[in-house]
Amino acid sequence: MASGQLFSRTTQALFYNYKQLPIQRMLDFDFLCGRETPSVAGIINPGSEGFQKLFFGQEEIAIPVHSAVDAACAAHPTADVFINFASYRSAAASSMAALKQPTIRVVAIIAEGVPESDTKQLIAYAKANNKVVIGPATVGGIQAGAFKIGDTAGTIDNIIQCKLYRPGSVGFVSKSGGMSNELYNTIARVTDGIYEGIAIGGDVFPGSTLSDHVLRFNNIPQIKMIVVLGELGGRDEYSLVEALKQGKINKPVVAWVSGTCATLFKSEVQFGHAGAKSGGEMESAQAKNQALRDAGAVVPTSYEAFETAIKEAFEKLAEEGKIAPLKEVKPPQIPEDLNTAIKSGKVRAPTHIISTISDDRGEEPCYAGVAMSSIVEQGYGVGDVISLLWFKRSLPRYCTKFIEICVMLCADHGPCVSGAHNTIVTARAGKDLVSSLVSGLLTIGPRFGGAVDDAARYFKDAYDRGLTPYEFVESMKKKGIRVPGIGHRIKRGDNRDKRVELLQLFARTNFPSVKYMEYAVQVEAYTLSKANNLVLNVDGAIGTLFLDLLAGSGMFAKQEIDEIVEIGYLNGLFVLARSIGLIGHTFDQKRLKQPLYRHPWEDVLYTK
Ligand code: Q5B
Repeated sequence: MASGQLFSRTTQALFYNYKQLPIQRMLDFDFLCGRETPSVAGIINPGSEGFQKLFFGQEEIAIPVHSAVDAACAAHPTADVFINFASYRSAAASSMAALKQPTIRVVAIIAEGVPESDTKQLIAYAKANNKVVIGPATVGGIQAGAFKIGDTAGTIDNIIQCKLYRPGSVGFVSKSGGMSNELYNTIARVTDGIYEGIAIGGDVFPGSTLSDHVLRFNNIPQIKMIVVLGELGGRDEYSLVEALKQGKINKPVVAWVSGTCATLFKSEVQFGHAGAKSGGEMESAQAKNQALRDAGAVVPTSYEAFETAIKEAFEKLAEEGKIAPLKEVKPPQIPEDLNTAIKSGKVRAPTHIISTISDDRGEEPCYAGVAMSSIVEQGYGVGDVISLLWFKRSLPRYCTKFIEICVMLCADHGPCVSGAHNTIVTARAGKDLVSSLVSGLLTIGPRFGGAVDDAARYFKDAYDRGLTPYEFVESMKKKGIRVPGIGHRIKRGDNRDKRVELLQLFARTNFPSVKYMEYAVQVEAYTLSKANNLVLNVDGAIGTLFLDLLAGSGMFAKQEIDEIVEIGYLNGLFVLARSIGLIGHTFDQKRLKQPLYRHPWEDVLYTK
């Protein structure tokens, strides 16, 4: 790098605080300039580590995220620029941490409102250690065609319009970041463009001054002329006046100090920046413009004449043969983000998921088109919610009440059943709630609790085909299939399952028809004649009664009923219900601080 040069086409930065947009803008600028490596080597996001995915042209890249400044510097020793997007509260501490790293050469501080005493310490440390601070309260800076800090120069469209994707011959320094965008445009119109542009920031004590950068520009051979935009307040411009007077600057300087209108106000005026206030006469824009003019800078009579002054200075250099004509290059097209393109209607993209039961995009979530507030205001119960999310319709109250009764009756059946046992063992092994719950749920299947769907399938088929209970049971026996919904480990003909009786009572009282249930009762009468444990169990009762609900409610077409039975919705009722009990068993074991479970030897038959 030439002496005075801050950046190059290989400069890499560490970016403090994850801000997706400015980082992506830096990477888009890199692509526009044809850089081979991304200008952001790493991100420092206090408290988190990993990677952030961003685009480098069309390619997605993963940029490492570090939780601390020193770790990031150690991981990226060639990244010598630190771009600090910390808030004003933490900008000073993080900037000092960066300045103290031997690998960091330039620190740009974006935050406004950094305490002046902190900034002074940063400036002193940077000076003593030969480092450069840009800011605070700055947008940053840019070396055209090489490197850009954060949001400098705004959108990609603006950067293309200002031809910042390739170097020109003008060095530009400004206090204001907003006005630097304006000047990038002006300079692109009347010269061959910017070589480097820096906004030093509007604070009273900037980390580096207008003259620091002008003197630096003077040493960069590619810079042929310098444009300066100062503002009223402070005395920074006078160090530039001194440098001009002492002959330290041998390139043409075109300057303007804005804020000449301040004299129109009767009292002291404070403009946007902390440093931009009309103080004494010396700090006025008029005085500073005059001093720069007297020292040899080209200073127009108004801001409106600034553009012409820049143009004339450039044309003079061109006439003198000091600026060679530039060969224009066409920048590559930055691929548009999919979301932006979709929003503008330019492209259409296929979706990857289709969903018909709920929607959370509006003001409030909806279940099957019913807004959350209606669900609460109209006193919906769990049965209604199940009916919306599973069956995509509002079922009559007796149906949703039946669903709720199923959930309540199947919520638990003591600690000895397969599911509860597994959950208890898992909880006692020290596992968390979800692990304990799923270990219990995983036992639900054809023998335990998960026979509801098969019961509905086989009973429906047998009834619809007009099989007698005898024909049905014996045909199943021939096939070697146990009738789903029949049989229980502890319930008997003389010790019926109360849950089954309650469900049957409710259905007989409320359902328009209970034909499938009555058929199941006949089947049970036959199986009980074979063995006392072959009762209609809770799975069989729910399976057959749900067939009655589907057929009798008038809310489902035949094809829909077949689909519900075929897909197998009904085990869901047992799974949902038993989750309540399994969660309870997990809490119970934890509450009782039960130790690791070990099955007793005496309870195992060891044999060969
Ligand atoms: N036999 C449930 O059997 C059980 C027969 C059968 C024809 C049948 C058994 C079965 C179908 C699946 C089913 C849901 C494994 C049950 C539930 C939730 C629970 C649980 C709880 C809760 C019980 C003795 C003789 C043998 C068998 C014959 C048995 N079942 N014949 N159809 N269905 N049912 N599951 O007592 O001639 O001697 O060889 O698979 O509906 O899980 O509370 O515990 O809320 O948590 O072990 O209620 O019925 O009978 O296997 O000794 O068989 O009966 O072929 O005949 P058991 P086994 P044989 S509700």
